Amino acid sequence: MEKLIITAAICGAEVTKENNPAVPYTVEEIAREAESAYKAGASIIHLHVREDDGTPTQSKERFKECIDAILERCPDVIIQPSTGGAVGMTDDERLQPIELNPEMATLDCGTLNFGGDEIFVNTENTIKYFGKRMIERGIKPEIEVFDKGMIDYAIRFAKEGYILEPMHFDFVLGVQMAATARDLAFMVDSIPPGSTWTVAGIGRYEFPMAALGIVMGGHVRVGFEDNVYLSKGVLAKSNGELVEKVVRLAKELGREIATPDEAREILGLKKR
Ligand code: KMH
Ligand code: ZN
Repeated sequence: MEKLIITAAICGAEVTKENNPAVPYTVEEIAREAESAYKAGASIIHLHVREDDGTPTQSKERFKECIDAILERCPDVIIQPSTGGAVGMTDDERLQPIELNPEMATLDCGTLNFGGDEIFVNTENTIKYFGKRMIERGIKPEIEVFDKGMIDYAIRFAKEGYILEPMHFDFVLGVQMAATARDLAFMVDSIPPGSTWTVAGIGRYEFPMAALGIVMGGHVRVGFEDNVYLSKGVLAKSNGELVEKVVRLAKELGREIATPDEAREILGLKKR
């Protein structure tokens, strides 16, 4: 089986220090958390950034500061900025980090309920606009899909020239769609041949989904954005602890961990 790519979603836009005091806000904290994940075995950092008080921002300048600080500590890591940002941001606000020409960025392929009254809006025009902008800049999208219909959107938009193939999907399970083995198998079975995939289980589903991703030949995302617990009732001290747990599972299950350059090879990325 191919080596395992571990993505660390170290910060997110919604999780706070009230949920776990180790959630990073400042540039220094973000760099510290990225380094802990990288040293533990993560080859991709899925990146959101915050103001010092924790407010989510998509500011290009703040992304640049954080990316520079991360690359100083983890020189070969793949940085994958979020273009999802936080609920309520405009398209152009969300797209700012792609102006830094990262190797990858997220492309959310549909609108969904995001808890309470929140709706994470990704209209067809938004998806096409983001897809085109990423093609122009040679950025590989990580296609975030929260249910099966979003895979169908991605396939349609690829046919229409808004997304290049082979596609790389991130199945985010436990937000809108349930996170069960049956659901994951359905998602894996629904993507075009030649695609790659990773799975992100939200909350208590993080490690069960990681274990399935490892044995099914996919890749795995963990991190504070998705889950702040190492085990039931035990807060993780760092993102690195969450990545270490995936590395332990992978070792037991016979999967080797990909370095950043091996991840680039698997995903067909152009190193910047
Ligand atoms: N914070 C969510 C509204 C992404 O990074 O592309 C969007 C999100 C998805 O986290
Ligand atoms: Zn995100």
